[in-house]
Amino acid sequence: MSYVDEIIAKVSEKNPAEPEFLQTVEEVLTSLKPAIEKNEEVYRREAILERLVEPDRQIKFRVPWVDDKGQVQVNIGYRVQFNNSIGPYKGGLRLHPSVNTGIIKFLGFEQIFKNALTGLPIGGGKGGSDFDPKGKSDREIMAFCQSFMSELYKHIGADVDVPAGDIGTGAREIGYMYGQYKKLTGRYEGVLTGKGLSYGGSLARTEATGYGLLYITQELLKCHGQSMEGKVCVVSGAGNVAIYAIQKAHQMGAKVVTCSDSTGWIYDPEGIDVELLKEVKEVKRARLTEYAAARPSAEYHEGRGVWSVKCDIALPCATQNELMLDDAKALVANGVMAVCEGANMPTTLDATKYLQEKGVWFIGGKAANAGGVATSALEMTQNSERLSWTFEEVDSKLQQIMINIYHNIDDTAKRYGVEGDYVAGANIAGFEKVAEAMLAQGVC
Ligand code: NDP
Ligand code: 2IT
Repeated sequence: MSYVDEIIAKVSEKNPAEPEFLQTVEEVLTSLKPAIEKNEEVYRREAILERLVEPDRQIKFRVPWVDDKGQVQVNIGYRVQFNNSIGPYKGGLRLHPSVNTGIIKFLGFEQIFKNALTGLPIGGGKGGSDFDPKGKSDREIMAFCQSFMSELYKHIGADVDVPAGDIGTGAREIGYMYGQYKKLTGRYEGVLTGKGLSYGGSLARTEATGYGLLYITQELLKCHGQSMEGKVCVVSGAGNVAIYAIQKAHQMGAKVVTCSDSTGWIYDPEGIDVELLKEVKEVKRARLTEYAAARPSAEYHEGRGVWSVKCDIALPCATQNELMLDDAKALVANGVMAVCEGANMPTTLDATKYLQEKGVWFIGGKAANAGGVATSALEMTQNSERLSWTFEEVDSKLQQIMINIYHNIDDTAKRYGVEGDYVAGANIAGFEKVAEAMLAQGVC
């Protein structure tokens, strides 16, 4: 059995209850085969894959808080510090009822490779809680965030581990967590990113993941003699990533005709009205039915359906495993040319394979959504310098980082004889950097 297959089998034996983690391990390790084979003896002796698939540590804790009725509620908090070979642990905090150890491990594992691709000194970590922010009052959100940080603060720090936003965690939650960290430690430091602009946040961090997704998509098209101008795009999600992906796609001359949330989706043939979407989602925190009610050109449908719409480019920006084999078939039948992932692992393995086999250009989340964490790293730099850069300065660095990532993954795929396989290119490029640092630092 090859070294890679042996490790996949071990991971699956040891973590049977963590399907999402197994999914990413299988995807990454399988695509690393050409890189591992080149140096298998050393990697085996140094147990590089065994060390890569086992987090440095996993922290799991009780988060008690009091709701508006005076009832004590208890949630579970997580932080998985996966790998800090190339920099402090870095990665978001997900607040969603589906959160469990396997979900956080899958996200933390992906983060190792993604962060390496940014070219910036950040290691991989992820955290969160099964807390559901939906329908909670501001006071309840604050109570939860303060309790969550009352444990988490012991494990993080500006040079140790720097959490940020993810599903359910935006500027409001980061603000409450930052306040509690400061109160408990007395330290004013860049321990979280995605902060508000008045207390150390970076301009363009809010937009960064969505904008970055479009910058890399644009570079992909450019290198194939195409442009975004006039392209019809479908986007899933209606949160932070989706909103700014739609905004940038429109700025580039494309038309985005869909978005979605966990209950339904919008088809708007005139193009999604981003200002209206922001009002509905960022200000009112309401359902997409409110968007449809305010927009005569929009249709609202219950359930899923974004991938059934005819388009040139598909940008999944909601959550894991939201684009399945049948969706991939529908996209191909409708003539899709590119799928670039704004979310983490939104496309199932069989759907990814199908799209690639059909010649669809496919850029996975580790490369395509790296603009968010890259800009978080730029926020860390500004915090260390005690300076704030302009929007244009941050945005132009982000753009360059995304262009570099595209060429890095494209060149790496070519170097290993799998030209056009950007998934393999991204995984191998990320792995090479992390593995080199791990080998240099000895057994630890
Ligand atoms: P938000 O919480 O801002 O938005 C998430 C969106 O996805 C919402 O519209 C939500 O709908 C929808 N959604 C979430 N879970 C589900 C589900 N189980 N089924 C259907 N729809 C769902 O999160 P973000 O936009 O920040 O994150 C979206 C994705 O992008 C995630 O995969 C995240 O890990 C990834 N990502 C985020 C980055 C960031 O900087 N924020 C950076 C890189 C990746 P509803 O409101 O109804 O739940
Ligand atoms: O998945 C991700 O890359 C994020 N949620 C952003 C992480 C970060 O530290 O900005």
